[in-house]
Amino acid sequence: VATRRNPQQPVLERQTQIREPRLYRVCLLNDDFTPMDYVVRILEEYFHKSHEDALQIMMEVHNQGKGICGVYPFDLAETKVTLVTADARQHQHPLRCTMEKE
Ligand code: TYC
Repeated sequence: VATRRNPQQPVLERQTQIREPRLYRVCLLNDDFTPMDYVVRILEEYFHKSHEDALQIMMEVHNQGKGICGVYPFDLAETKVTLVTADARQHQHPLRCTMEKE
């Protein structure tokens, strides 16, 4: 993790160094059952993708097995995984949404 230290600041005050928040990739995984148009809708609704970007990401997941929906701080990434998974289960789709450290 990158840390920044003001060179003027004495090393003893290191507790007050600024630390960038750790980022997490939110990913979708492919499966054989979730409809393509549903995945596109998820990407538009939860990840604010344009229709064209959503289509492209969906096809990448379909062809490569996995695709990145976005990169967020932990709490936001976790919330998106939870909301997308709940939406998919509500519609009885097996879609899997995961997060991984950048
Ligand atoms: N493979 C699915 C199909 O052919 C489409 C799909 C795309 C499913 C992306 C999941 O994350 C996914 N209907």
